[in-house]
Amino acid sequence: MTSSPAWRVGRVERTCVRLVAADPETGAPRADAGAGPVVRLRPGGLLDAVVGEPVPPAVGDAVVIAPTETDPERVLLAPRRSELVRDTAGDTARTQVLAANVDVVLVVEHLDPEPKLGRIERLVTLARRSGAVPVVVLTKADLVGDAEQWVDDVERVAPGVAAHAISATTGAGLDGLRGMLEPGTTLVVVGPSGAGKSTLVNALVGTEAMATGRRREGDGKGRHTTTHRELVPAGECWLIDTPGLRAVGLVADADSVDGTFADVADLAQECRFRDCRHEREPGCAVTAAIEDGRLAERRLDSWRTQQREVAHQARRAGDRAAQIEFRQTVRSRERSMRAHHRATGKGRP
Ligand SMILES: Nc1nc2c(ncn2[C@@H]2O[C@H](COP(=O)(O)OP(=O)(O)O)[C@@H](O)[C@H]2O)c(=O)[nH]1
Ligand SMILES: [Mg+2]
Ligand SMILES: [Zn+2]
Repeated sequence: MTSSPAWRVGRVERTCVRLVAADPETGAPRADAGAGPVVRLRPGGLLDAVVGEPVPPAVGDAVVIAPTETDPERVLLAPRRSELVRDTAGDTARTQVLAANVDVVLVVEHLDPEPKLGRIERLVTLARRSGAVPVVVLTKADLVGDAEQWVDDVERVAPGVAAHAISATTGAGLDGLRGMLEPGTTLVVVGPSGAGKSTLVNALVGTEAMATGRRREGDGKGRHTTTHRELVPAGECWLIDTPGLRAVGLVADADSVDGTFADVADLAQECRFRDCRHEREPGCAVTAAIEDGRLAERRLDSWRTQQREVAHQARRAGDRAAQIEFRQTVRSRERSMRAHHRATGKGRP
């Protein structure tokens, strides 16, 4: 007899989630993985959690089926090992969990047109924060002659992160990535539309797991055909493809940013003043490094941008917490007023 499967959220709809079956031992997809049960969500799209308040489920979440006498279909969300979170741009400090329980985040960027290092830096920061291992994949190496130089550039802007140049067309570089595909591993691919994310995923697993831009005949461009996030079995692994993320709001902390910018952070330690702004201060190690070419000026610019953004996000999150607290105070005051009116027999004013 086989043991009962471990269930994960394969897809999140407005009112329900679709579960997929994993092997409880290895975490690998079961042969019948695609045919899991559908679970209704609570109003507001929430699912009860094993620990804490009900939360909106995310693709990749692990769930526990825990029936009770009154609720035979009770399903609980297990605590997350990792979560890839983005700031949903806008006027609230709401965040969105793009994927849960991910092991590896593949940050995918095309070599042709020319890669954008700033975008890679942003996604690497996002990935670092998630708790998963970031890996940068430069695609379409078959179209350029200087792929290895770009790998060096990326390794410079993402210290400590492995970077690979690959071609899904020729298969070059794919073996280096396949090494990461241990049974049960969950990978998520992020990057701009047309970068070759779906093509990469298909090439890695050797199946047509994902719809790619190639299916759109005629327009030549890689329009993203991936319209939703889904956890899909890919051999012994799980993959989450994402539609091209246009604007990725950073949800990060100072530490993840400093991780991405370890070179700048190290230099800043050498500045004469602890609160050096690296502008025109004497004894500034950062501007000195820019002057003698050890540090690219755009690197300092990116660092500043990310730090500003993280500070802004934190401030908005603080504002939101303050708003919630205010509403709760108002509500409890209203409640005690009503209780008072009931007790004194007076109606509401
Ligand atoms: N020459 C070349 N084209 C590629 C490669 N990978 C993807 N493409 C093409 O780039 C386009 C976009 O690919 P797709 O996987 O849909 O990108 P996605 O939007 O990131 O999922 C498609 O036309 C692919 O055929 C590659 O390694 N080499
Ligand atoms: Mg795609
Ligand atoms: Zn300085």
